[in-house]
Amino acid sequence: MFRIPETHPRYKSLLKREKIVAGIEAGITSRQGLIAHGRGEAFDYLIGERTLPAALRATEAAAALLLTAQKPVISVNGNVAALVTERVIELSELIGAPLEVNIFYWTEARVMKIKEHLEQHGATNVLGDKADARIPGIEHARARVDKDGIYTADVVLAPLEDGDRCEALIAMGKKVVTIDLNPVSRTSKYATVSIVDDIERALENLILMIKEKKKGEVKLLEDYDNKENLQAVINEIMERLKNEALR
Ligand code: PTJ
Repeated sequence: MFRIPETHPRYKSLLKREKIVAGIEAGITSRQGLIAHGRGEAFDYLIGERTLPAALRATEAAAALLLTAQKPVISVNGNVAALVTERVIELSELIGAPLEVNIFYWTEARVMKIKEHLEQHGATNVLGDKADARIPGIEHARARVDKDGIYTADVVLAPLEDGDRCEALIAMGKKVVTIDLNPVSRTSKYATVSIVDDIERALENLILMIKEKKKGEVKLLEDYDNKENLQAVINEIMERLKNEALR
């Protein structure tokens, strides 16, 4: 990896770029993943590279939903595997959910590389190599899922997802939690709970909240409305941008 000095004002952001580049070099991340990451970065600039209050509320709704799920599954793509390997494994263990490799720019080699990468870092339950079921209504490779995994899950955590699979999972009766820096993406709009935050920050908060919630009785956030929450995110972004240049 290119060495970024910790004193650099954009250290965290530059380090994430390096992780994506290293992911590509290791055969884990797609080249298109760079473009997706750049789009995420642009939204993160507008957000202020911090967790918005409305995103924290969505994270709390997600924590409750994942903890009360009968059969949660965490979908992992090439960007997720490169950016948050340890965190996604920790979350999987905390909620007893398998990780399922599911990629858009599908090649068998990349599926196997991501699976191996997760296992080398300690993951013990990684699915996605069977791909013995299909999500109805999707023609691209993301339709390929494991029967024992996403296909029969009741709640799917699908970070950096594409809109049509999110819509198709919802049409199958599943609840979908997504993490996406774009509050107006189709994924954000379709999901049951959309966390508009960077994946590193979102998983860090999610893990903390889940650890805290596990100490007591877990209740769903009954008054949580995803569309209202997304609007709150957009309002918080607009509020932040007022007078930004004068600061
Ligand atoms: O590994 P593959 O083949 O499954 O490909 C993965 C990507 C991400 C390339 C693929 O799913 C894709 O093309 O995704 P999209 O449609 O570009 O959507 C990715 C979304 O994730 C966009 O809305 C970005 O704003 C958002 N995003 C990018 N980086 C981050 C992010 N959201 C949270 N944290 C990030 N670090």
